[in-house]
Amino acid sequence: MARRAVFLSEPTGAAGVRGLSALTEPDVDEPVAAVVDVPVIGARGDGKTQFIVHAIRTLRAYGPALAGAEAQHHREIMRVVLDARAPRPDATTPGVVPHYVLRIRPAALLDGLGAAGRLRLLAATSPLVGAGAAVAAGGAALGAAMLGLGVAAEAAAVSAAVAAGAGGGAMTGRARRRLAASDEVEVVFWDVAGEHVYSSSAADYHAFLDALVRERRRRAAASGRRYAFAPVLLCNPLALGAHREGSPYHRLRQILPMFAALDGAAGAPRALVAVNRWRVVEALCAPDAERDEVVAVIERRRGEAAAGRDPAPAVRRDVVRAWCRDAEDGRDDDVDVTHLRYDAATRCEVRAVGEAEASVEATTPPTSALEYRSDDAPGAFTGEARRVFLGWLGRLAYAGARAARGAAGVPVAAASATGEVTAEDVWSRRGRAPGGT
Ligand SMILES: Nc1nc2c(ncn2[C@@H]2O[C@H](COP(=O)(O)OP(=O)(O)OP(=O)(O)O)[C@@H](O)[C@H]2O)c(=O)[nH]1
Ligand SMILES: [Mg+2]
Repeated sequence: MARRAVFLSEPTGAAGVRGLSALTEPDVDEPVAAVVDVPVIGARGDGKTQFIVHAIRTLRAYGPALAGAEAQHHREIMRVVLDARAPRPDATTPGVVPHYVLRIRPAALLDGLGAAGRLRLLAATSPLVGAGAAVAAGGAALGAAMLGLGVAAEAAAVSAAVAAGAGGGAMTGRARRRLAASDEVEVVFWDVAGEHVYSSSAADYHAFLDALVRERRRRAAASGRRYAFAPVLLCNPLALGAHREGSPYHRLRQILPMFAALDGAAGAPRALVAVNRWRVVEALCAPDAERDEVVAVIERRRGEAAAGRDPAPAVRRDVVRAWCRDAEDGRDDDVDVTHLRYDAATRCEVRAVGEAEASVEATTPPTSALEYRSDDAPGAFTGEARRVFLGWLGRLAYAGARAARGAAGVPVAAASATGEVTAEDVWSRRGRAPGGT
């Protein structure tokens, strides 16, 4: 279970943004198939920690043997994973990007996907499934041939379906067993405080993640281990305000492609937009509601004292509809964007209340108010959200991840501070050439 540092010290390009020197990776001879970096970006209180703990529960992820700052971060996040009411890790301090290192078993990914998602993942990762498709085509050809020989149409169709089904099923079954038994994936979530990103430090955060991706790629090129990178952007509907443009979310959404494109080696950049508080979105987008209306939303945790609360946020129904409900998956600005819609709480209830209850001091006064009540519980993504999340991560880890082979001869240093090769050619330890098997 040996691990080694990725950077000897903080890279100089990221002017004051820190967090890379604490990063470690599994040693080259560890059975880890791929490393995936996922920066989770969102403004203050938007739900970054809640997203990460839901992801950990959904993935049944666990921590490898860690030490120092990584072990401490791991303990803090696992406390919230296992006890939803435990104190949350402190809000991210400016200039620091903490990370959480986790391992996932391929079987946990496969089991959580629906049949269609599983097939999609297997087709993207296994030549066997491609072969299964060929067998299916062969079955169809057999049916056609039988028809040509005068065999009754029904019998020919049944024969074709049986041949195709048996062949395809067997291939898919083999591919599934192979993937389930393969090495684990190491996922690292980076907790990126968006309110610092869209302020004056955006370039520093970009440089920070750029240094991360470059070094990871360099190491992937030498070790043959696969690597992928894709950001998650949190969308909290209650923070969208009354105008479609200008909210912190809108500002981060505009620069998301810059962050997604950092990993140029892996084909189309990908990103996940995580829309939380979904019950409120549904209520705000009710078909009979006046779309232009500004609504104050009073958020309440059951059992939490109401006194001393901040003014309730006010949002325009149409703005929430556009960003949270109507935004579609697909290529946007060259980025393959997937939307995940969920409620990271239980017993969520929304009801109309008197606007006077809202104690609003919003710039655009609301014309009505909703109360959104929920409970913290140790839940995971469920239903469609579960399938979307696992499908996205699975494609990232297996289909999106690439070892930049062909860069043979690039030795993996024990750790790098500057991008220079510093020491220790690990290939001598493995006794084989880079890119070999
Ligand atoms: N009801 C409900 N509450 C949510 C949801 N997502 C996040 N929250 C709550 O929003 C609050 C802030 O969430 P966090 O995950 O701590 O947000 P954060 O972005 O990590 O916040 P900082 O680290 O302080 O910037 C917590 O009380 C969460 O329980 C959701 O989907 N539904
Ligand atoms: Mg947090």
